[in-house]
Amino acid sequence: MNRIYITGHRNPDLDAILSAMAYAELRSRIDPDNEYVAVRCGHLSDNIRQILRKLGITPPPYMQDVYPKMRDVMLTDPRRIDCMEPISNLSLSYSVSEPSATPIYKNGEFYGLLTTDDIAQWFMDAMQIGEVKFAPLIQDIMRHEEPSIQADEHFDEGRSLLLNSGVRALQVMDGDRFVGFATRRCFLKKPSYRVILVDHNEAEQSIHGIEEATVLEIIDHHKLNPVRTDLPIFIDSEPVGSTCTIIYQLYMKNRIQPDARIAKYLLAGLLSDTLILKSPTTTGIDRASASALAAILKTSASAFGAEMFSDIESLDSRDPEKTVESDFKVYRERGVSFGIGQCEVTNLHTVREVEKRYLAALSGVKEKKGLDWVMLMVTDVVYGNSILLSTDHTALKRLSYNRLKAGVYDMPGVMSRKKQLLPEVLNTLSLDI
Ligand SMILES: [Mn+2]
Repeated sequence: MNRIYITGHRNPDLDAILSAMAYAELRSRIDPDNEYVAVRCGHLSDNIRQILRKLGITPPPYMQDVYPKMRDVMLTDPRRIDCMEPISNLSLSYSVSEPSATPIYKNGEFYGLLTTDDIAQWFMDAMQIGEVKFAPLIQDIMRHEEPSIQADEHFDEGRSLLLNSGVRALQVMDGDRFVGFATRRCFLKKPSYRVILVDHNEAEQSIHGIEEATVLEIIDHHKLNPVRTDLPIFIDSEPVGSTCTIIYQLYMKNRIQPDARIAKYLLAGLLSDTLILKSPTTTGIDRASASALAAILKTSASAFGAEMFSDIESLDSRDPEKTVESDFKVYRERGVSFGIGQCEVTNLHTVREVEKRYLAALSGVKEKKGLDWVMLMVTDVVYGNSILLSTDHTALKRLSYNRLKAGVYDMPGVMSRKKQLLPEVLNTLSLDI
């Protein structure tokens, strides 16, 4: 496998999606011997889908997991041996290194696997009755004992199926279609997908199966609690406002000027994570990168950002539960498991009208995910304020924000979940002891 996947976190936001796409382009140019493929490991929220459509950007394909699959180890055979041929035909091309199974066809359709066990059994039977000289038709000695498995099934599934079945081989199918076969030799070495993580570094936020993959690089701007690796890897972790900012710096370090298409990816990711450079996570590097990228696009960062966010749907037209979950992060700290969702709006006036529905949705998400505490931070990207909606929790009373009513808090000037809300929440939890 020459392919290397680049993925952002689950519940992907624009920074996760676009930094993966821009970095795949950069890596492909630096290292043309490998194929770099941007993927997403979660579904896009309606808002993100809409912004991408508006920007004319096709999101990367969805990839469910990086567990090795049957299709990664299965064998194929270009020959089309018919079951009506005598077994002696097969002996013409037979060699010791041959797999222990051969796919057999009947009138062009897959018929079954002929295994070395079938041949040995026939030979032993024939010896007993003294008819070894006679070469039977392939179909007459096939016993059709090989179980089948889907190509997308995990390697581990296939291995245990084969070991427990006591036969030589598995038929590998894609739906009803025969696509390959797997013998015991296919399971001697477990393959491992190669992955680069962007905009996250924790296994829990990553694509499923990451614990079995080979992580090659991490490029991120979050606190570090990284996946375990067997080998030293390249990590570029910087306390800046977006991963797209870091990717832009990597373009600069490699002396590659992004073209307009890449500049659009990077600027959109950068401005969405920094809430048009107003979030307190914004650094000088973000501002400088944003103006350089805007210059490539012959616009200004503020004009690009305002246009990008201009069609954001108001809360009353969104599905509350989906909104909570679309950009949702789970934390386990100080014995408390809690989740914080964040969504962007262009004004906070409508929040008070819909707060009941959203509070109910928070309770639903809390139940569903088995968490102790669930919050939604609704952020006004135009004026830079937020309102917090929260399920009930004992630590709430220690929150320093102005309580508007049960479960609703005013957070003027607060825009960052990571830098502002999370430390405050952790603080209330440490006081809890
Ligand atoms: Mn980010």
